Amino acid sequence: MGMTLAQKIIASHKLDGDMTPGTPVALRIDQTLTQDATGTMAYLELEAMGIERVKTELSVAYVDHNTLQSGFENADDHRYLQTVAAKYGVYFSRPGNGICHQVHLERFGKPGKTLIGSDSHTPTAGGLGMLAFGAGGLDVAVAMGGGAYYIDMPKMFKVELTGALSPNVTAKDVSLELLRILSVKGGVGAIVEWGGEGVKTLSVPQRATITNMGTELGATTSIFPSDEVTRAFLKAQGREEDYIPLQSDPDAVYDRVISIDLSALKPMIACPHSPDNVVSVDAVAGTKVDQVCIGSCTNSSLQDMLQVAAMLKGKTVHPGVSISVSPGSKQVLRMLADCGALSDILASGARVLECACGPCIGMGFAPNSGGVSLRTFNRNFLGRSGTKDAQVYLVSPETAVASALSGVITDPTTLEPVAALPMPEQFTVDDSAILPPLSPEEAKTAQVLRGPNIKEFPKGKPFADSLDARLVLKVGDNITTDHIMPAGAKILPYRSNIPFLSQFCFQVCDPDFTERAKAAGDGVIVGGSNYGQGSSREHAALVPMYLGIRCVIAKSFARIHVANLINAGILPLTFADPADYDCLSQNSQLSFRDLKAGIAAGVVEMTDEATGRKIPLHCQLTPRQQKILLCGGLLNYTKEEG
Ligand code: MIC
Ligand code: SF4
Repeated sequence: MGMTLAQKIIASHKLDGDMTPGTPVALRIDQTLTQDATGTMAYLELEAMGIERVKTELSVAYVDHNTLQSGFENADDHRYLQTVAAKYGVYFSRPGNGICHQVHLERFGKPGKTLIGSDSHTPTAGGLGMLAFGAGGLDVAVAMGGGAYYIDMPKMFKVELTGALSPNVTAKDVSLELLRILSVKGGVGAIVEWGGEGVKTLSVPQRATITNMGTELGATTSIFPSDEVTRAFLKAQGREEDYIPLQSDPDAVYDRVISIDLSALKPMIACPHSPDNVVSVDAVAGTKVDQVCIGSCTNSSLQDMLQVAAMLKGKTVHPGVSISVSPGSKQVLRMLADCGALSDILASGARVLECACGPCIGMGFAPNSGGVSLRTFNRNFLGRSGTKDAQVYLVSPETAVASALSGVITDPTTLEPVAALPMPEQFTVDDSAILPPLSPEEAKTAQVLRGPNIKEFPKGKPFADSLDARLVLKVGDNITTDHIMPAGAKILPYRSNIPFLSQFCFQVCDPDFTERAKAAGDGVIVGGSNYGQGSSREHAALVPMYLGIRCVIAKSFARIHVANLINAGILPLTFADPADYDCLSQNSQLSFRDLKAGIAAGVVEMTDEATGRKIPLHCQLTPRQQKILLCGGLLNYTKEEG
C-alpha cells in the first residue's frame, strides 16, 4: 500500500513505535524554533537539563511577540535569549527581523525535514513540504537536547483542490472554508495533506497561509507537497539546494477526503469569537468597521503586502477606520520599501507597525469599546485583542483593504481587481539580523545574562496513591489557552515569572479563580470538549500547576495542551460517560483512591463527596507519560532518568 506524504516523513524519522493511528510514535527532530514568549521557559528548561549544546541540525530562537519593552522585563528577556542561544548553539533572530514562522519559511524551512516549535503555528512550514509541529517549550527543550518528540500517530485527511482562485479570493478564504466544514475540533488527531491539481496554482506563501490556519482545526499538522513551485520559492531565496521533490503515492489511503473547488470559492469571514464561526463575506457586508489590522504569521508575506499596497495605491482609508499593517519580516519590509509599495501603504493613512506579532497577540492596537475589528489573523478568541467587548472578525487581506476603504464590511470581489506587482525572481537576502551561535570553544566561557524578571521554575508534585481535592472551576466546551492564561501587553512581559502570571489565570471566565485555587490547596478543573485549544503556551499548564491544580477532567482535550499538562505533572482525565459532566458542581470535594493502579490500568475512579457518587474517568497515557506524571512532570522525570 502506498504512503501519504506525511507518512513518508514520519517513516524516515521514526525512532520508536509502529505507525498505527492513535498509538505513540517517537520522531527524530531535525530543526527547532522558539519565540520569546515561550522561549525563555524553554531555554530555562534546557539549562536545567544540563546539556552542553543543542544536538539538532538547526535551532533558532526568534524574538517577535514581546517587543513593546514597556519596562525592563522584555529587554532583559531578549538579552537572556540572545546569550543563552549563543552559548548553546542556537541561531538568534533579533527583534525586528520578523515573525518566527515567516522568517523560518524564508530562510530555514526544508522539504522532508521535521521541525518542532514552541508555538502552535509552527505547521506554517508545512507550506514548504516540511513536517512541522507546535509543541510545549519543554518538548522543544528535549528535542534540542537530541531527545525524541512523541506524537500519537495521526489519521490522514486529504483536501483535494481543483480549479484556481478567482481574483480577490485568496488562500485565507480556503482556510476559512475548511474551518466552516470541519470546525475547530474537526482536525483533532489528524494530519491534513493538501493535494490535487489546484495545488499547483498556489505559491509557497499562499500554501503557508493554509498550513498556518490548520492549527485552528486542531490538526496535528498540515502539509503541502514539495514541487516546482517550492523549488522556485527556495531558488528565489537563494537556497535551491534545499529543494527535494516530495509527494504522496498515488495509491495512498486517507481516512477522509474533502474536495474544495477553488474556482467556486467566495471570500469568507470568521465572525466573533471563534475561527470556525464562518460565513461568506457577502452575508455580513455593510456592517460598520472601526478597525482593520493586516499582518500576523498568517498573512504577512511579500505577496500579501504587495496586494495590499496595490489595492491601497492612490486611495485613502475611510476616516472611521483605524488601520495597521505589520509586514512579516525585515525581508518583506525592505522589499516593500525598495519597490515603492511601502509608500503607497503609508500614503493611504495606514499605520505601519514593526515586523512582529503585534496586535495579533494583543501587543497594542486594542480596538475601541465594542468596536468591530477586521483582522487578517488566525484567532479571534474573546478578549485576545485586548478589548473584551470588541467584535473581532478574521478575513483575507483583500477583504480587509476593501473594508478599510469603504468603512463597512465589503466583499472584495465587488471591486475591480487590481494587478499586484509580480513576485520577484530573487528575494532580498540579508541575514544580518540572524546571529550565529558561538563556537563550542568560545561557548565554554560565555556568560548567560539573566534579569530579575526571571523567576524560578515551579516544581511539580509527585502523585501519592490517593488525592483529596476541590473542584475549583467548572467551564464549558472549547476553552482556549487564551482563557486559561491570557497574553496581551500587560501580561506578556512576565512569561518567565509564573508567580506574577498566576494573578491572571482564567480571568476572562472567572476573576476569583486565582484566589479560590490558592485557598483550596489541591484543586481540580472540569472542562467540556476540546479543552485547551489554541496556543502552545505551556504557561496554561505551569500556572495552574503553580496554583495547586492536580487534575483536569474534560470531555476531550486539544493535542498540545494535553501534552503540556502531562509535562507539568497535571493529570488529564476524560469522562468515561460524558453525561457525568452535568453531575459535577463547582466547589465539590472530590476524592481519588488507588490512583497509581488506576493510572496504570487507564481508568481512575473519583468520588464526589457531596453526593457519594462514583465517577469513572479515563486516562489514556503511555507508560512514559505515566512515569512523567507520577514523578510530578517532565523536568523531574528527565532529572530522575539522568
Ligand atoms: C498565539 O498565537 O497564541 C501565540 C502567542 O503565538 C502562542 C504562543 C504563546 O502563547 O506564546 C501559540 O500560538 O502557540
Ligand atoms: Fe504571533 Fe499571532 Fe502568529 Fe501567534 S498567531 S505566532 S501571536 S502572529
